[in-house]
Amino acid sequence: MKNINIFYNSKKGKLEGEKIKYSTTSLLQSSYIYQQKDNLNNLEKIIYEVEFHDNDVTEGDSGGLFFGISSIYPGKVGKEFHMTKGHKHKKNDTGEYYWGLRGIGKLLMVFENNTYEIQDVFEGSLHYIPGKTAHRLINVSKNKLSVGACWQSESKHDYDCYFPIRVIENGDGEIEYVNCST
Ligand code: PAN
Ligand code: ZN
Repeated sequence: MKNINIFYNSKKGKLEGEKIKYSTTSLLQSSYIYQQKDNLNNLEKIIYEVEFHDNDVTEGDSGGLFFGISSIYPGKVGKEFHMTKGHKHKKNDTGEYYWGLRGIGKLLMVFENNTYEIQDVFEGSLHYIPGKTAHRLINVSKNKLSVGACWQSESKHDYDCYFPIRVIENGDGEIEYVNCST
């Protein structure tokens, strides 16, 4: 393998160098996850993006790792803070690390037995997501939230999962967790 010329520019908050790929998720692509689905404006707006290191490993192959930086832009849809769609890993015994790079957020993990945990994400925070655990990242601040992530190449993603908790801003401008059944 060639030397890797890639680094995280912490001032700019982005990956720089060679072999970087991007994916973006717009409001249109993720509106189904929010409780408020109607009267949405600006459906083209980007809610979050992932910068990947393109390491030539094929998704689904065993033995490799993927690295990405996920960034969620600040904002809300209705009362709910911007968030990732959230998923489990299809190869369900594969775990993942997340670590906070900038901004303030929450990591919602829903375990196999349907219990859940919400961890604070901040610059320097470290999060181990065990296998068989649905995970979703939420930006609860007024700035961009970025986390690094490393997962196995055989993991693949299953988006058919249930998150029993919503993270909203209540009428007093406070962060609140709301149980929900959808
Ligand atoms: C992350 C996520 C990324 C985007 O790289 O894929 O944050 O979130 P969704 O995949 O839920 O849209 C990861 O957890 N990889 O396994
Ligand atoms: Zn994952």
